[in-house]
Amino acid sequence: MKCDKKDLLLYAVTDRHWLDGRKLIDVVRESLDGGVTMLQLREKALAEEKFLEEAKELQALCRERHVPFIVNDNVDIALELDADGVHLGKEDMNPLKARQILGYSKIIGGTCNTFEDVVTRFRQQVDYIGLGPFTYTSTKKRLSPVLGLEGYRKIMEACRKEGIYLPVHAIGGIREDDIQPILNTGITGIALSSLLKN
Ligand code: TZP
Ligand code: MG
Repeated sequence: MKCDKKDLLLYAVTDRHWLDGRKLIDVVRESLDGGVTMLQLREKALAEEKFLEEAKELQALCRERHVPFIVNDNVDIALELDADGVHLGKEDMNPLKARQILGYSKIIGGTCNTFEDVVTRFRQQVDYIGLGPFTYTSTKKRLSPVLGLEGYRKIMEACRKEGIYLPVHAIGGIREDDIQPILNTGITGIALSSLLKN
């Protein structure tokens, strides 16, 4: 299942820190009920066995809802699960290598912070780009410089000039009131993590 622009509209990125005693599957189900269009399982500190167990449960739910299920960081786990795709940060596997492993039917996303990053990821044939952070967030450690609306506007304009029309979602510290202004910059969709706890 490949993603298209509408899959990126409301991208949920999980984080167990905000579960507050609730089960991840229940929070994800509520998010899907609320209109989430793509899900990324992001677990930075879970042993592989536990990760696989949790991933299978979420994957089954996403399949039921026809929502793409993306694994953060780990291409081998994405392959093992037959996930719909993988999201790769700057320190993760090169997307070209991930493509060799996962093939062309899978979704490969890449994190970017600058227009130069976007060009690099475009050349590495990613299917979508996560551009951020919009503003400060405590969800991600070692945060890149914040972009704000002006940053998004400039990068999206540069993309159009260069003929890069990849779907791009905004991420990082996005609150409800930010969504429309961000979409007005030409960004395709919004990724939310901590806001999903509400
Ligand atoms: N990449 C850049 S910011 C971020 C990621 C995964 C976390 C976004 O989380 P939140 O809680 O929506 O600010
Ligand atoms: Mg990563």
